[in-house]
Amino acid sequence: MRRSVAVAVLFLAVAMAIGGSGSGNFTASAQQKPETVEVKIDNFSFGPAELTVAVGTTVTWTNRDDIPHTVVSTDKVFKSKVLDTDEKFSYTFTQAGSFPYFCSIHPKMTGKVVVK
Ligand SMILES: [Cu+2]
Repeated sequence: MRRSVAVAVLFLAVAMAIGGSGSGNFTASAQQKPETVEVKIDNFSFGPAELTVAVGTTVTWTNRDDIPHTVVSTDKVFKSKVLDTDEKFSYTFTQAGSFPYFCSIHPKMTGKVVVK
């Protein structure tokens, strides 16, 4: 009796594990392209430095550095305030094009978002 309960519990656990990972994979593959893309600012660089996204995508920059940075579009399309550690800036790209940007505090820090 004890043994059959243990077997039943084990079976249930295995079924849940398989079901859980299976549905996770299904959700991931069934999803549309993400509408939000993250760029991390760390160690004086944007990562990824160059990014290609679809029109309508929101890009969120997060400052993971322990130094303040900004995200400023070279063509003045968008401009963040000074981002302290763990602060974020988001911009939604509604037009196709190439959008280079830089950090106004450290102009050697550059990145680009290509919108298609
Ligand atoms: Cu900077």
